[in-house]
Amino acid sequence: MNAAENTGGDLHLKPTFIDLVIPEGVRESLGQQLADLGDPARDMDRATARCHQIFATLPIDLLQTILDFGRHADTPGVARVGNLPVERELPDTPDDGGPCQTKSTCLSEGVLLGLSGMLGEPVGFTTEKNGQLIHDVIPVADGATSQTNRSSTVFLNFHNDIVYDAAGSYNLSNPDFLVLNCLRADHEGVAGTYYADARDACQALDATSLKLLREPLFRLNAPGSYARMAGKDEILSDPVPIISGPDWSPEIASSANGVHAVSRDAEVALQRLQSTCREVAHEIFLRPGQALLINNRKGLHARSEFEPRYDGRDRWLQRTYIRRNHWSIRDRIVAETRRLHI
Ligand SMILES: O=C(O)CCC(=O)C(=O)O
Ligand SMILES: [Fe+2]
Repeated sequence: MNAAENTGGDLHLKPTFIDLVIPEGVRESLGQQLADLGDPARDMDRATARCHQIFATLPIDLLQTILDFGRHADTPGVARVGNLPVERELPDTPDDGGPCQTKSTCLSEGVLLGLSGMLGEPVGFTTEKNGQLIHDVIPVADGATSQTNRSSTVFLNFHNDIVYDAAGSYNLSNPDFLVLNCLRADHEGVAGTYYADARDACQALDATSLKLLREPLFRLNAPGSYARMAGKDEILSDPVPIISGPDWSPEIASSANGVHAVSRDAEVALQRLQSTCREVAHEIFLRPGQALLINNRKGLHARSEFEPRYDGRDRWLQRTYIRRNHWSIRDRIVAETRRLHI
């Protein structure tokens, strides 16, 4: 490919959101096949293989759209998949952030792993949800106002999910994708998930801010879960750019938990980025039977505030972190678990 072809032409004008709906008969068939999955945690490799086999029976157009979402640089950064099979009976939403000890069926886990397997390999980090591969995203009272996925009564700022790295950059070991599967919406149905595609944000930003955001003027704070475990409020990265890579296919990285700009101008650019993300973002109100596929490099995501009640009926998502490939971070694998736990 020569340099001219590599500009990607009008890629930024392509739609950055995909809305997919599973046909009714396919939903029934997926549900039947997933019914006897059993607890994936017993043998994760076998469970992901089985879920892969089941989701490979999706109609070819749907299957290719999801595979293309995972493998191409020029495809949208966010996709909603609707009309997925759901559990007939769901236990109370745990009030401690999970995992749920009384969930007797594993349909939602199967859906999550089936969708995840089309994008790459699930990855667990010991400092995030104890290294589990299936995360519960649930409002927790002591985290209500934190900038973490346990929060509820604050706007969770535009961010991507990053991972502390001794090398000084927090977007090296982090997931390429997140999948969020909705088991239960919040009581009022007002919790919105937002996705701002970096291509849209770069188009909308003023030239000065964009230039500054591409310079190494920003120190990202490590995720709240990591900082908590280390007993600190802040563990800052080296100064890094927020936006990197070619104009037609930028990568964006920003921490929810605070970013330190190294100059006043850089701070202004950072604030402009947050407001621009709000302007260009797609807004999705996830409902049971819907999942969101999120590219964690092509854009930033956020969540609106909502009122939790801690009554067993609170919002409940299950989440995976996914990498296309674990090879470049194999030095951080914990050998006994075989799968990646950093
Ligand atoms: O609750 C949501 O919609 C998104 C939360 C979030 O940022 C995450 O799970 O990484
Ligand atoms: Fe997040």
